[in-house]
Amino acid sequence: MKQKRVLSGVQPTGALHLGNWLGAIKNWVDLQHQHDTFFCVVDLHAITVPQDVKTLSENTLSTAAMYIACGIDPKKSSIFIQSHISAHCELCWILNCLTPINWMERMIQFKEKALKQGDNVSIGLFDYPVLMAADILLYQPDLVPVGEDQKQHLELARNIAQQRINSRFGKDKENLLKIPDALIMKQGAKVMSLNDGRNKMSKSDPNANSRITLLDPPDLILKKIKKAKTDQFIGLEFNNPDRPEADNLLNIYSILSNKSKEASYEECKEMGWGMFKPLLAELVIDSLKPIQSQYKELMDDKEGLGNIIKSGNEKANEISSLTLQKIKDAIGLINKL
Ligand code: AQP
Repeated sequence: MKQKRVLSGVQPTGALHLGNWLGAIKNWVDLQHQHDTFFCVVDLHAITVPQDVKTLSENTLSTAAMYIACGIDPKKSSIFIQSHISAHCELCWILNCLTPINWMERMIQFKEKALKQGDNVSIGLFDYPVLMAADILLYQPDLVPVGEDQKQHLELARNIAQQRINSRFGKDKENLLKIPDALIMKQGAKVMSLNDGRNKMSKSDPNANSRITLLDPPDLILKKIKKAKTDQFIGLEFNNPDRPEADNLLNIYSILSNKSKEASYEECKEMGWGMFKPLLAELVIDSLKPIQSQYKELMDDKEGLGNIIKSGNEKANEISSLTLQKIKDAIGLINKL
């Protein structure tokens, strides 16, 4: 039976953290065994907000290496760089011309991200969801793993594909573009900031102590966890709205120790913070050790890493160029003469 195709990506906007791993990449690793998987580093999305030139290029390579270090197997999955595949920008422009502005004005994430940029809001930031629609639709995937915050963008991609492409340009009810379904990720994998259990852990949070990056050395992990916000209660617990930090740290403990929520709660319900924090730090350090050593090996062999990306790019190019050509033909753009 043909495997269902899955596509997803991370922006190279900084060092990947526990949230990116546990909320996204760890699930991709499981998906690759039974799906036709494509994972891209979405550098064109990263530049919708200002980036330092040198850091962006370092982060792009480092993100691709981190996918592999976390368990994405290049023999099973295609790993590629978004900006290496020109079809993304080309389809984005075509979709821009077909997407009503008022659909875009409803996008919540734009409003949130724009607020952080002050006067410096680019058209690219506003257009981010259309580029994301192009990223997805080019590969005709069946499923797109999405967190809560990306659901609205996937819905937009589905609407553009159905209402603006298939129903307008598909002859004889032909579906030019596949309408992908959301693949809702495992419950509970949202990792919150170490400083505030009500905000998600984020690469771009100005406070580096709010996140544990996958490359943090053991002493730094211990320091960050010791500094993490706590409360005055004894014992860890889930789902107490007054204790978001306890919920978050116990959640991380439960995922990394592979113990059920019930078992984790039973183990930690009477522990004080002073006892729990070193336990959690040790678990995080041990969990990241194999990832960090694999990452180092990959970064020490840039040629090998480059070859993996090259092969992912080739596969991505093959599929995306077919879709782009189909859409160009359908809307009346003629071939080169
Ligand atoms: N804290 C999180 N918990 C669970 N999942 C998370 N993801 C991000 N943060 C968490 C998931 O990681 C994937 C890639 O995210 P992204 O880099 O494309 O964008 P993002 O969600 O905006 O991630 P960041 O780290 O917060 O980056 P910045 O600071 O640059 O905006 C997505 O699947 C996301 O759900």
